[in-house]
Amino acid sequence: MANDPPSVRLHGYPVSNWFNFVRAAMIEKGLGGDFVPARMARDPAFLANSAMGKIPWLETPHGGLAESVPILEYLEDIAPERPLLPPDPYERAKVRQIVNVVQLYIEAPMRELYPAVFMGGDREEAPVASSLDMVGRAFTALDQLCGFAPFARGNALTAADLALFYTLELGERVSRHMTGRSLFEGRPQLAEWDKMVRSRESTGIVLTDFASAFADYRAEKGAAWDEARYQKERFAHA
Ligand SMILES: N[C@@H](CCC(=O)N[C@@H](CS)C(=O)NCC(=O)O)C(=O)O
Repeated sequence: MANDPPSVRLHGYPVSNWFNFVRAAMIEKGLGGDFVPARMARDPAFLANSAMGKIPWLETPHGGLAESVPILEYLEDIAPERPLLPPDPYERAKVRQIVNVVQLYIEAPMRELYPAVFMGGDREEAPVASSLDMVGRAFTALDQLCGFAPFARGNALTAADLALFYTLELGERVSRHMTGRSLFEGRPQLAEWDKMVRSRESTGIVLTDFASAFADYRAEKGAAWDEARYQKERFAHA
């Protein structure tokens, strides 16, 4: 019988898409959905576990580990039974490539727009054109890299699905707020994929906690974002 994986605990906050990515991965891998609530911080005790002061970070028997991609890889190593990376080396690398595209070319530019949408920031100062230009290039890359048949890459859920799903959760709100357009417009396969990932048990757990934490967050920040309208417009016909 395989040894039990070492005991780990995830620290973070359910508004963060990277926290939600890792939490969903842990649930999918049978490592549980419990977490230790934590916000980003810069004090020495926090930095000792998360060197850049970011969430999520993972508490392991050896010490803290931060950055969602290495966390995911560590979870793969300690709990390989329910993998989120394919066994074939090339396919594993392609999944990692998709995660990179999501991180660098969708999430990072979208994040530049978060202040104006979710944090009470000034809309005029948001770099809308440059951010959305990069996101457009990334969507063209995804057309090449992802089959969405039915999963992002192949016929099993991988880290690519989770990274993309939780990034688009916030990205779709940003796109609608800034441009009035949906990222899913003209992309029926992506919309079907989104519905499929949304129906998973892990997604239900993660998004339930997201909804309440996000409401508190918006109130705290004086966000411009109208969540009730979004829910009605996006899911009224679902
Ligand atoms: N590259 C990091 C990004 C994590 C990240 O951006 N976390 C945000 C919350 S979603 C954060 O902690 N921000 C604090 C800061 O930037 O100081 C990862 O993959 O985990």
